[in-house]
Amino acid sequence: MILCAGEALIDMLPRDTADGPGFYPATGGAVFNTAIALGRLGAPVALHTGLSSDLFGTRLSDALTASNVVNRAAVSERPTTLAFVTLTDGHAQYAFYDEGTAGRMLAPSDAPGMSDVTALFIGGISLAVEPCAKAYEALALGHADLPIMIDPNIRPGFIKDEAAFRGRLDRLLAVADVVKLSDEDMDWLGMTPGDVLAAGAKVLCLTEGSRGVRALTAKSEVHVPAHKVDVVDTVGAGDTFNAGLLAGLHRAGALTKAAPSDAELRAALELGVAAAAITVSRAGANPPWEHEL
Ligand code: KDG
Repeated sequence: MILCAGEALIDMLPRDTADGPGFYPATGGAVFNTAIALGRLGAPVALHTGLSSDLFGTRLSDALTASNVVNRAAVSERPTTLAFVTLTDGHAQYAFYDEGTAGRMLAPSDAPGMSDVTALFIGGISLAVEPCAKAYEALALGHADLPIMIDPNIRPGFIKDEAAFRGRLDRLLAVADVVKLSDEDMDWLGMTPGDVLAAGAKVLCLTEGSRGVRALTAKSEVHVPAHKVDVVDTVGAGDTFNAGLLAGLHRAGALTKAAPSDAELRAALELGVAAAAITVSRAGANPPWEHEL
């Protein structure tokens, strides 16, 4: 079982109405999207998060069930986090409303059952705000014997305490086996690929938008170009890529603490890139099912 641990929220996606610009709610959150995509790709997956018992929380919970994701959320009566999305040429930007929400207030004492967990995926905005960041960090550091993938999905405008966030990322990079970073993440971190590998990662995936993805290990570099598709929006693209990569490594028996072979890595990257191409070709975070690939 791959345990995904991080944000589940509602994306408020832009949609013009007869009365002018409007928004409509869709399920989202980086780690939630990765869990949904893993379930749809047929991988055994569970999600740990803070879920609300409100209408949106129920919708998120129902979506997990519909995509074969085991729900390991801590449920509370606090509200659901909202992310208002604006699009520029399909490129998404987010404004988050998360003060006191079920996701934000997740605590280390809410830790999920781990006995059947064989790999851990963490990331997203939840690593940048407390107390939930402490809960996710404790989970990763407490299970550093498992294969761990991290995608910090850095949203600079959302970080409240930069020093605390950088410190947390340093500690997480030291236990991560697979790390995914975008061009923007690398710029913000001010790290070279060599720095990330030296910190402990066996695989560093650098997503480069329409150019595709480069994966670096200590010994090699594998490049997989992106598919050419008409982009509706980029919501959930990186999250779906992460799921394809994890599903591909899992299928090959290569989701371990050791570096995969180049062939295993390439096949997993190709799955991630193909799945992400489908996600960007439709509105919101709506990852593909296996049969759609
Ligand atoms: O569905 C996609 C967004 O909700 C997501 O990308 C927001 O940055 C985000 C995160 O880390 O959850």
